[in-house]
Amino acid sequence: MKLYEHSPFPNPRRVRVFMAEKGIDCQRVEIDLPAGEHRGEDFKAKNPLAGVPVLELSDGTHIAETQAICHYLEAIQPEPPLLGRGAKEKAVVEMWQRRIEQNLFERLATYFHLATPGLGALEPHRNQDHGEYCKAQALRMMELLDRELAAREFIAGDYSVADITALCALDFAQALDLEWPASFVNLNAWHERLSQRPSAAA
Ligand SMILES: N[C@@H](CCC(=O)N[C@@H](CS)C(=O)NCC(=O)O)C(=O)O
Repeated sequence: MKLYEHSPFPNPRRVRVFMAEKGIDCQRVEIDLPAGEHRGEDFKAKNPLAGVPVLELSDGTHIAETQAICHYLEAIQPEPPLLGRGAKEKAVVEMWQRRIEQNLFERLATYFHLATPGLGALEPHRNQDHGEYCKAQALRMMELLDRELAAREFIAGDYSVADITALCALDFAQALDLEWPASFVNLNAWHERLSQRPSAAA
């Protein structure tokens, strides 16, 4: 297996953390996003949507979309389970995973592209207002997570992919100098706990 990634960026990190939790290693290939390498024909043959990460299997199959890659990895290495066990747990994990991806992670990504220098000369659009709206929506989702985490140690029950997505989102926010209130004490305690796991270094 080969992982095409741009290591400073958050979606590839989600896969690396997931792999680290499962003890999976594979060859990594760095794609130069700021130089636009992912928009060239070579890379688009692997992922026509021109995004990383992409996992290449030994038979040449390319799997893009971070959560699809995580599903593949969970199937080939079920332990420890990061997508839940049994129908109810799996649904609860997927519910939180989707909520966090859509309402936190993707909001931050839109803020990054529209209201910060983003990918520099590669960015076709700028829209400060919409970027700031997305930032506000991301902060609302952090507030919701802070309330939820008052009652439990991890976001969806046991430690799961939902925690990984949220960790990568919060660290991405910090890299963008986007601060959330210190009053989010449950979220901050959770962030501290997650940051101490060895996989957070991936
Ligand atoms: N939905 C995709 C998103 C992939 C994505 O947008 N990745 C970013 C890096 S974190 C990227 O490749 N951006 C390239 C660009 O915006 O041109 C996933 O879940 O993997």
